[in-house]
Amino acid sequence: MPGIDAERLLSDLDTLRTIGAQGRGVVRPAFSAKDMEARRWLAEKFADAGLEATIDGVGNVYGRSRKAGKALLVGSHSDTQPTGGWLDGALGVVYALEVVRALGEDPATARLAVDAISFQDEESRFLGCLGSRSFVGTLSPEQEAGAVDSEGTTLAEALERAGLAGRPRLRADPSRQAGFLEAHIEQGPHLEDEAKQIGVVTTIVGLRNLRIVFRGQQNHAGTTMMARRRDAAAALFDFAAAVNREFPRVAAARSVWTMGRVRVVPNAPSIVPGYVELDLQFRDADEAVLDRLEALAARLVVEANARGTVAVTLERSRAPIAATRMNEVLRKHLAIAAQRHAPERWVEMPSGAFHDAGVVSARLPAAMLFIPSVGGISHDFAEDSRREDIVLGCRVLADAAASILGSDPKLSTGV
Ligand code: HGY
Ligand code: MN
Ligand code: MN
Repeated sequence: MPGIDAERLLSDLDTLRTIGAQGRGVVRPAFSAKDMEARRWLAEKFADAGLEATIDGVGNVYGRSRKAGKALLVGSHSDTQPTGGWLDGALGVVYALEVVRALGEDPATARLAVDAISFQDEESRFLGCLGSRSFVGTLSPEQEAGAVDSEGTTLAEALERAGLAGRPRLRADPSRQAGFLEAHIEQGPHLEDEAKQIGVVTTIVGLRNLRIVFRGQQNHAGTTMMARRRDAAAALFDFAAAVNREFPRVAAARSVWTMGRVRVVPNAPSIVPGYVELDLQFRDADEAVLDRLEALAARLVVEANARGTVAVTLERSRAPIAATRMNEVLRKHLAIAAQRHAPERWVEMPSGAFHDAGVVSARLPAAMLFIPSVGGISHDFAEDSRREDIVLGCRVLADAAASILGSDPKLSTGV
């Protein structure tokens, strides 16, 4: 069984954390200077570990094993949310580096081929899972051409500024890559609540992003009588209240919805707003539930328009991410390794966050492993995990990688 080097693992995670560090958190939005600095650092570490390291045309960092035979791809993403935690994505990327080194240093597994990867823009600066979509060939030219960030920067401009424009782009190679393993922090409370140290993921939720736009009439807040107003913000608040009242009627037990971005124009206390944008995001492990929620949102827009004073429109603001089941064979290897290293302290569970593994599973068998998040907090500077859980998770991943590659060179992974 390959032995990871806990010191080295934690030291590399602590080093990566310093790139873009802000207080306890990290700010490394996709294609930013700090993101690219971290990617160059990773490419060097992949090369030091004996991999052929490249950064591709959308910023994916790939370390290709020089070993012969079927390879297992291991990794995650190293870009972060605007107020990112230090482990979201970074954990799985540094685990991949440590798994490559641990298997390479153990004579019993030194022949096994492990590729490492850090995908780009999992966090949706431009497009959720941009890098893994490009990797599996589902990033359409229309999606790419229409990709703009919240400041109005286009993806093309970001690629140009990062020096990536025109570079060749990585593609999954199912004839060589037998599967993909992604380790990630849970980003929720379930493992901690149930005193478990390892989660083996069954399904990754699907996600839809809608943008609802309210167009009224900007006017004076003192002289415009209430009966004469066409107040876009008032229409927004009515709509949001309707969502929170009606969504529970069609939602499933673990459905979630978030209205996390609102743009009020001109956003001034003495002006009746004339224009408002609302981003409504919802998630569930069942596409049929997502369809029901999307149909309900459309009905609420029709009802909002029927009230007549403000024009309300609805559109999909981002490409949807489909719900995906993880590969049973790879999951089994993770479960056996979890039972070996954390007997009775592991559990099978769905993922409420979306992940690159969900996208990659369209081309390669994919599976995920979780470690607990302290207080269930993520996408916040306070995000953290216990050092012992970080080390344990890497031990389980290395063990599962060795058993996957060692068990069946053809890797009939049942897909
Ligand atoms: O939002 C998510 O689920 C992921 O962490 N980007
Ligand atoms: Mn993530
Ligand atoms: Mn995230």
